[in-house]
Amino acid sequence: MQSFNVLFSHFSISPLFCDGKDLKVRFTIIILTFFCLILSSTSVGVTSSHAVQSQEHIVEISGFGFRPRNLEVRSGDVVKWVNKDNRPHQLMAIVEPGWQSRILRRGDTFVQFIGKAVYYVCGLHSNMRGKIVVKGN
Ligand SMILES: [Cu+2]
Repeated sequence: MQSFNVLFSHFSISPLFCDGKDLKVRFTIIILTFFCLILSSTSVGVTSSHAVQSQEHIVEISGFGFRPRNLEVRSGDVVKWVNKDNRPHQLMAIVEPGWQSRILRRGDTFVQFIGKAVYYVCGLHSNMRGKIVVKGN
């Protein structure tokens, strides 16, 4: 990047009445400089958006329980439940706004966006309870 700028300024102060070959070189350097600027700004954008990207957390349903039973996430994260039991289960939030999964059989998954803390139960086995806490709120 530094070397391109040095080259660019060198060619800018060359005589105005230069031949066609010199103009071609100057044009190429201008194009390369812009390409370089676009590339560097793009990579900065990717890095900063990566830092705030939402995270996915896994909760296993096994032995008629949620593992982990209490989970801490950031607002905007997603939670994915995976049923590893041979019996069906169903997730139901017990705070507003409510949400619920379909009945999950072994191997089925359910993904939910988490905006705020939530308590949930199994719709088929009310003794199965879980909690998601949101960090920093
Ligand atoms: Cu259940």
